[in-house]
Amino acid sequence: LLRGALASTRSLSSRASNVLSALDIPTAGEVCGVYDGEWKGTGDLVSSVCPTTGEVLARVKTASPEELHTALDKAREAYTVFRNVPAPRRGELLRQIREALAAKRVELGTLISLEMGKIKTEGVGEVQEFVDICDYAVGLSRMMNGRVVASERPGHSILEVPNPLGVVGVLSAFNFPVAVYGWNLSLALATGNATIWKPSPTTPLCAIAVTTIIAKVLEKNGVPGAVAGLVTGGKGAGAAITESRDVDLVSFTGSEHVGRIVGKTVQSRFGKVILELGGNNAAIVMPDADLSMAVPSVFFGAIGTAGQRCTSTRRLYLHRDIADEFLDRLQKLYAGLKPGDPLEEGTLLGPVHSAAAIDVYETSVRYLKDTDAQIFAGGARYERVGNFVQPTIAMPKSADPSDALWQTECFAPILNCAVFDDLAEAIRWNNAVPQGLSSSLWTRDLRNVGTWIGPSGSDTGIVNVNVGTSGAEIGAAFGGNKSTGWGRESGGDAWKQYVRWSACTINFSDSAPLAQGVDFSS
Ligand code: UN1
Repeated sequence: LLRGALASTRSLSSRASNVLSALDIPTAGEVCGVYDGEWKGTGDLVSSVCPTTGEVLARVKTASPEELHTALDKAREAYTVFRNVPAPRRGELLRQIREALAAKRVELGTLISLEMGKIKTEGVGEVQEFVDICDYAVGLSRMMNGRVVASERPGHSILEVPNPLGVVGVLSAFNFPVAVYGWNLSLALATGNATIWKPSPTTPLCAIAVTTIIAKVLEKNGVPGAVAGLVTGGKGAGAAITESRDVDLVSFTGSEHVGRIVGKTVQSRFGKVILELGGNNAAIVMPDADLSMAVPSVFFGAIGTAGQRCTSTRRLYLHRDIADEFLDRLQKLYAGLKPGDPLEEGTLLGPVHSAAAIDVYETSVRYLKDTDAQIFAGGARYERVGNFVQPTIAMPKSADPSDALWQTECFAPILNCAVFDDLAEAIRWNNAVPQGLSSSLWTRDLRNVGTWIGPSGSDTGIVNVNVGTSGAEIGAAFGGNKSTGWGRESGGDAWKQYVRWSACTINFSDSAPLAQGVDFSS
């Protein structure tokens, strides 16, 4: 045993071992990937692999079927305790969680870079999103108001009361291994629920680090740990959550394919579901746009997180009058891009997350080449260690939005462009895809803005003006329409999905009249 432990200590790079130690994750032996008030894990072992170097960062013990069962039971039990904690007290707990996360902001951001592959400022930015949504939820904990409705009967009051819902299952994706859980956890705890988290099987360490931080805060406050439970694992763990009647709401972020299965499974037992599925986001650039803003923003939208945000810019519609100039300026930015270690300062392009992501990239590039698209940048892998691909700009032969190429989300840094002649045509193209997450219009003409945000405008959940498709703030409800799944998380009215609403009619008179004047006297 000791020999094994020593061997794994020795094989871990010092930067990996430093960050794991700083986050209280064991650097030797196997790491427990289940938390239900206690750390455990006797299921299959999964490896966490650094996409930059291929280094195995840890082997994680996932949940066995019995452990899944117990974790779900414990979550239910925890909910029955937690729902009676007054909401402002729950807010105080979130304040402490916020402080604990902020104290490890850099370490956690670094771990995100190591395990997921995004560059450090984006990793730290992701932790910041969690901190921000905690702040939001602290405020919310004193503002989750119901309503008093006027009754048509004398001596009656009608109250609409938000009560805690139950257990919230959070199934998150590899690309935002911390923030998306944060959005759900914060709202779920503020509203008095227990959560059970199943992260992506390829980012278990981020989940273990976050849960470790939160568990300590819960413990210090005498709150059951299963209020923020964790089960790592693959399909089996996901299915245990989606199929369990003990999970009242399932919040799923991931592919449309899996989202369809999750949606149907949860719906078939009449559970609640929040789906955050694919995006196929377009930026439209009008001739009056300020290109000094639009070009770098499109660059970030297409390349940030190596094109693996749900909100990444995948389609670029350029007005004929500025198309050449725009492409010229964008190509220059692409030409200056060097792939690098995401933890090194100055790196803008890290690796894609996995071999599967490289496949997705290569399949799309092949299709573009086979269909005679013009390639303005990229179009191949980089010859170096790690999952590095060249960000690609392509002008497909056809702008026909019904082509598979325009219809499909490709989760890689590939930007497809087309040239349009009037805004109506660009909006038609923007709306002609199954997905409906984010979109962005670049213009200084107020008339275009009015059209874009109105009934004949963009049909996505996030509709931006002179702001790129990605990088949404937590204050607004985050989510998309159509095949993106209609889910809303984070700010806005999203919290209202994490409660059960009771319409309570209270009679404080001395008679019991029926509504609508119905006479039932015998
Ligand atoms: C995601 O890609 O799953 O708007 C979430 C953004 C981030 C969140 C993206 N605030 O890019």
